[in-house]
Amino acid sequence: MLIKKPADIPPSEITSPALYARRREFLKSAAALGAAAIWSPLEPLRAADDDLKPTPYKDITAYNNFVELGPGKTAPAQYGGNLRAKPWTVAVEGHCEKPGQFGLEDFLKPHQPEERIYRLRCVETWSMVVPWLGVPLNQILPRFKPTSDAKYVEFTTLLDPARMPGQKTRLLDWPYVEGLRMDEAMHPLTLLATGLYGKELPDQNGAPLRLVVPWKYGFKSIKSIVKIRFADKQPRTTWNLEAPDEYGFYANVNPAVDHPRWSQKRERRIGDFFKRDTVLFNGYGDQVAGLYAGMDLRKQF
Ligand SMILES: Nc1nc2c(c(=O)[nH]1)N[C@H]1C(S)=C(S)[C@@H](COP(=O)(O)O)O[C@H]1N2
Ligand SMILES: [Mo]
Repeated sequence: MLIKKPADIPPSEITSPALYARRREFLKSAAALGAAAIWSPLEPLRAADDDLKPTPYKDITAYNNFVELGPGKTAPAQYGGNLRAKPWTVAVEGHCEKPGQFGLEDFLKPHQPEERIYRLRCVETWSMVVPWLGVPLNQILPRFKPTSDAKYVEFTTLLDPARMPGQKTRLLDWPYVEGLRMDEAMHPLTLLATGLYGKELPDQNGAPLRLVVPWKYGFKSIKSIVKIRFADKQPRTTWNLEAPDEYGFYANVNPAVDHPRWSQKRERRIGDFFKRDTVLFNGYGDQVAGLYAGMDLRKQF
């Protein structure tokens, strides 16, 4: 596996497994110095490390939202479909000079998935830390030569009730669709994920290809993508169509904007006992706040 470090991403966001293990070793020996270490100058280091400590694989793959595979958090893992059935094709359409249909391998070529450890904050107030394998979307999109009319990117999930039993229900309007503004899609943090913990994506996490936008609520990270369309207008998005006053197009993690049915100020990291404060832009503000300069994030939520 190739580990790349784009210059514009702080090293804390990209941790190779080896480096991660070494850091934990260091912290263990620091802890062995005794309880006093808890209040020593090492404390900020310990806290930062904990903030990106990956959630166990079994939790990331057993507690999911993927309505196509069933309602609730455990159904997707239990009633996974047959998503990885090959071949998988990705269609690229809309305002671009080189549209087409691509087999998954060709679509990703020549890029090698790299590991990125990202916090994931879901709108239901739970969070995880996931070691994704993926290719930054901004390495892939330019190949299709989007035109100046391409202001947004729309993503569509597979529509196939035989492989996605939830699509036999009317829980949502199928297929699931999502969208990003072009500058959000081209931001170096935005990832097309193909795996986690160094392995292929399990069906319930969105096999074989899903979006990861770490500063936005989980529902923006659309799973099992079969189509990418360059659009001149803001695309419709599934949860916004479903409940426009609860789920906006932007969906930036924002502790100051309550969901109409619950506060968004706190979150429970899966595996933790205590809740923690939710951070604006899920902690990625240094890198993404500039995308929203001049916007009222309470109105454009
Ligand atoms: N196609 C599709 N993508 C989806 C969803 C879905 O129901 N269908 N759920 C979303 C929501 S609400 C969340 S929180 C994340 C959860 O991703 P995870 O199961 O990998 O943690 O997937 C998102 N992507
Ligand atoms: Mo979610």
